[in-house]
Amino acid sequence: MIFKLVYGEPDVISEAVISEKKIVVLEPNEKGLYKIEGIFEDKSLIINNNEDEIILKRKINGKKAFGFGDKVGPFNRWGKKYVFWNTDNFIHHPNSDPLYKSFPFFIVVGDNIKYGIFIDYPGYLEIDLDSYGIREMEIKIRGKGFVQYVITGTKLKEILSQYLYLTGKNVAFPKWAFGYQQSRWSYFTEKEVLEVAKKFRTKKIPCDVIWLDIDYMDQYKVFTWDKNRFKNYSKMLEKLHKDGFKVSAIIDPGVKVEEGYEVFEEGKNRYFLKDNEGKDFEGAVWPGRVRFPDFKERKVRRWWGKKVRKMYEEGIDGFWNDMNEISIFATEKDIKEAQNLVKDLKLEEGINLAIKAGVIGEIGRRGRGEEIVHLDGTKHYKVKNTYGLNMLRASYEGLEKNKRKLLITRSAYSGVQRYGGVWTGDNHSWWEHIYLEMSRLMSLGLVGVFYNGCDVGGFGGDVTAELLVRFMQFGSFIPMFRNHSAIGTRKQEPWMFGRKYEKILKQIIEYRYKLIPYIYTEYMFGILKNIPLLTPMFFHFEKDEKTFSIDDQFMFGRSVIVAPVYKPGQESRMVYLPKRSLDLNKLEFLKKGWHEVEAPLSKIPHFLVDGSMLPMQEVMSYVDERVSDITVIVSAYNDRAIGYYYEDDGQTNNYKKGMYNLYKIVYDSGKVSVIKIRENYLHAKRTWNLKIYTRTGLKELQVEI
Ligand code: MIG
Repeated sequence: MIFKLVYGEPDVISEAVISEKKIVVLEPNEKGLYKIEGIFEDKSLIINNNEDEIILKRKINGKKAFGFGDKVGPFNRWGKKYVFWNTDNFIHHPNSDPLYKSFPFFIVVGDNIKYGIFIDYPGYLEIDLDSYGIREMEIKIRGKGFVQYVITGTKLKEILSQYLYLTGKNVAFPKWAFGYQQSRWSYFTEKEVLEVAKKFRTKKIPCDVIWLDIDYMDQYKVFTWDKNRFKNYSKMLEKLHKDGFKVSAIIDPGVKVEEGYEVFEEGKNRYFLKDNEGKDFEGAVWPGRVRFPDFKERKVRRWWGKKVRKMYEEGIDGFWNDMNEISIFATEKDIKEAQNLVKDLKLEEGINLAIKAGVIGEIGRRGRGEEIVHLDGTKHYKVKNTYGLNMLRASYEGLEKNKRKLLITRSAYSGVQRYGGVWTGDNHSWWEHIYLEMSRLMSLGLVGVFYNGCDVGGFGGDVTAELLVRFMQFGSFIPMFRNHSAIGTRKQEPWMFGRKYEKILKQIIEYRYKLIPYIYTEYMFGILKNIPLLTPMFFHFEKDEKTFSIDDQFMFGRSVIVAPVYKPGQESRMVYLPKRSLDLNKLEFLKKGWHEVEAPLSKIPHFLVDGSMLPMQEVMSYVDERVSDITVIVSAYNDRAIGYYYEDDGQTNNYKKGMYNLYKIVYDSGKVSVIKIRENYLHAKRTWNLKIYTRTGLKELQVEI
């Protein structure tokens, strides 16, 4: 059940919610307050029209809440205050908040109750989840009103599914988006790009996607190519495609102010955000002085979409939407302020010097809300959090409808899953960040963003050989497996650390490719049924209380439990299994409960839940290279198991018309049967080798499917 509760008088339109059918609209009492029996009771609502502020206090019980997307901090969100105000916050300390995205959706898990709360407000928002420990939740906005949806259900899957009913289903990514991806800020020339690509092929390390960061552009001008360093970019793209690579390029919203530059000329006084005087708003980003498209407007999205489409037609397969919080290094006003402040600086000012020194730069809280106005007159501070969503939407709308796309964005708001996926921004090559990214990616799944990833290996800082191995092991079990690192840091391509490590890293990537049939099946099954590919343990084992306190293990698909090593020098770790499972390193059964599991450098602990199957294929240079036979690891302690296999063209949206095959494979006491749930796609017959692990030993069977 979804309840809608309105507070104050909302004056901005939600871009998150796409369907309000089947929703129960509740009526407030005369004070504008609500009570939902057994869930919460509002205590007070202060509407301060002068200040454009609303504060709601309510009584709420609980100890556990999950969600909010890739915010940092504990996986269990209870007991902390969060700020939603999309910000380029590039060092992820335990307390870094706000960050790039806003997903004001969380699921409360109580003793006998579970429910979701979605506070739909795209401007400045604070949610305090009982940080004082007095059973009080506080919601604060800068604006005239907000909407709240309360989603009840008996199971987590049901709650998430309803949230996706409200905000839209996930768009499906192409199959190749599950291959390994190599990035770096930057590969500076076409020669360097081709060399990196060639290394993958000559070293026989699988790779599907090469990424181009800002330096492919001419002076960081969006939709241009540097004429010297990428002189023959068409040829480069052709060559890469021929060798089985896809290419993904970064695009930034800031359009350089430069006479004669097409994008600027077309956009000026027409498509850009305004300042308070009605002139195009200007700020400084990579290209220097820039203006920002108002993606909230359909005509602007259409204009931008055409440019994206052109690049796509030139051979760019994916788009990486960066800096769209909006990240602005400085404005004219900042410079003036800074100049005034430093004019008469004296050491006598002591502490004030330090405070003043922080004037320039977009480190968050200060804003860029007040000074910007949208083309329809909306103050930017009321809709700031949807800027990134709408930028991604522009690319989505500009590209061919029936083709799947690789579109990711750094800044986002609830509903972004309708257009693409996300990555978690600028993490670091720190051990702590393997641990942190686990909870960030699990939490992204819980807010309905199924295609997600982090910079594998770490973006900032110098990675070490051991850390890279452990990061890559973790990265090989997340939806988007992309290695990316920052300019000025140590390079971290798989061959950068000598032979021993290259061999281990190659094996990690190869194993990812073997898992593609399983990964793709689970991903597409999830797309159809609203189940995230990467989830917390509790998502599939919610009857087991213990799973709710586990934040350093997760599930990849419905059947594989992953327990990464995230401390240096660690060669074993504790793992909790909510059900008997097959240790996929040792091929031995472990029963339900806690285990200390060995994890030498080349191994990541991972397990196949008993009663399920893991379809695997041969290693390939890239995902679509060829059709391979399938080997299925069957975890059948009691001689019984069920598995699934999904296939389709991997490239179009024809699956929506039912053009796919979904097989259910049932193994029982020496016999296999294949149930065709759907067979509506050209199917290449292949041999399936079943390796069935039972309590009495290994059995092998072959079937043709
Ligand atoms: O201010 O394009 O998060 O992935 O490599 C930094 C350069 C801009 C931030 C992105 C990062 C990217 C980098 N960008």
